Amino acid sequence: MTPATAAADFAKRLDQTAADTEALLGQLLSDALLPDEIARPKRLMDAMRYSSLSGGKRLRPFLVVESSAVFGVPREAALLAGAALECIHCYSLVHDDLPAMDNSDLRRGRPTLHRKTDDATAILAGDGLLTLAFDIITRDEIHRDATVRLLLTRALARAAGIGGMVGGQMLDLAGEGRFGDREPVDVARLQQMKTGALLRFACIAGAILGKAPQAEYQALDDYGRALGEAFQIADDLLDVEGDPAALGKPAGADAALGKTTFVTQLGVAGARKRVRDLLANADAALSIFGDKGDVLRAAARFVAERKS
Ligand code: GRG
Repeated sequence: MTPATAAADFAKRLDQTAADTEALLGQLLSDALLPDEIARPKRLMDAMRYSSLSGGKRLRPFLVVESSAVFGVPREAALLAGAALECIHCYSLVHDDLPAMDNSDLRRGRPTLHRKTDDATAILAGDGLLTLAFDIITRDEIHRDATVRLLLTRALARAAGIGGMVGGQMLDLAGEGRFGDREPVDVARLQQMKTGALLRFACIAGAILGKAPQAEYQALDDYGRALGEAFQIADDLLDVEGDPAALGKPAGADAALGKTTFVTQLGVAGARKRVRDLLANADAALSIFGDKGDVLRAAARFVAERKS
């Protein structure tokens, strides 16, 4: 495949997965009760739908679907696992936007959920999305082997929790000086937890669902780590030089908070060079898959060069 064909194929596949994920989330967040549920309060459901439907690149579900495709995992199962992961991603954005965290007014070009509603509703909508993710990821349709479902669920919990995203957020706030003096920040480790862990999970999810041999699991793990860091550096670069219209939120938030980022540590040129090195690492990791790794190779490029 030429690079241009791979890029076009990538764009089509990303759009298709975004549409499929949107439709699936719409079903999962319908008003219909699941067994053992007593009621789905309208205000809660409206808030969960507001923050999870109509927007977002759906990059994490895409990576779950494409890492799964490498092993021939049924698309429907991968989409369901991707929807669970997207629920966690959307919850993190809702909570991150709250006054007690980043206090943001805009997200994906619209008022943030707590601005649209109120803080309590936004907290509960985030809690609802986090909990729903674990309802979804344990469903029988994910995999007929309960051990595979358990491994996937545990991996998701570790990516989202103390040693992953939540822990990374805590380190981030401490580095901003929220709890007293600014604590020293190891940017690479912080971001590996805060942003990288969910992206890495998306990449190893296919290997878990496909019961991949260790070498192939490790290849996706290495690829996921490189992609996660490239994603965050791109995010830091966008905060310095991005277009607010494309971003759907103002740029310059990191500088306003005096945050230590890859750009403050490496400078713009150094950050760009690091992204190039990470893309080379991602390509090298995928070499074990031959042509079957083409879409994931294109995904790493997309992540590094994105404008939003
Ligand atoms: C509050 C528990 C808790 C965690 C928050 C990941 C995180 C931790 C907060 C997200 C805040 C943020 C803007 C981080 C920068 C990287 C990032 C996750 C950007 C948004 O992800 P995209 O670009 O968003 O995939 P879309 O809108 O496309 O889904």
